[in-house]
Amino acid sequence: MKIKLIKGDITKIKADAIVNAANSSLLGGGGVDGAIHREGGKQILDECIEIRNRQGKCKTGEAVVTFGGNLPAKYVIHTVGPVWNDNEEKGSKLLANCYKNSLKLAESLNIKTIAFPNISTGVYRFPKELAGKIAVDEVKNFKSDIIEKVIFVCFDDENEKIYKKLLEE
Ligand code: AR6
Repeated sequence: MKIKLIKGDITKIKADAIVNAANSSLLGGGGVDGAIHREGGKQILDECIEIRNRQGKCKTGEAVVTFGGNLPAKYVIHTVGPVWNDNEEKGSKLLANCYKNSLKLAESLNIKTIAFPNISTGVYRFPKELAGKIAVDEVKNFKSDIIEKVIFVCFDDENEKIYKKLLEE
């Protein structure tokens, strides 16, 4: 798998799938979640409501998929990151699960390109360095014959700097 770093808005990325840093309600929110629902339109929310009716809330670390609606991406994989609460071990495992489960779901859909935001590093206050390290480790350790390219989309300068450094190593 090739790994790429982009600074910008994930809603503009033309990948087979973009990942959303959602919350367990799946009903939208602020940050990247708000942007994805705003740009993608009502189809995404309607599908999220269907998923909720079928399986209930989405647990932390798990992932579900909808179509991308009006987005350039075909699919949106919604995953729920952990809220940082100083329990580094538990939080790290849950954040790693977000990346792992999103990649597994992507493989099951035969997805070749997938873009990730910096899950949990906004409202959920996960330390950015640690979150970046977990993200890069999980992607590097995920061996796939299906996924060809993973794009890390950093929205803020701090994350961009962190990812640049991590990917140079
Ligand atoms: N494109 C790419 N990255 C973005 C964008 C964008 N358009 N907008 C923000 N980011 P956050 P969380 C970055 O808060 O911490 C929501 O309300 C942002 O700079 O979106 O996982 C949900 O509904 C940060 O680095 O998600 C949940 O309730 C990263 O995306 C809660 O926030 C994640 O920030 C989830 O919190």
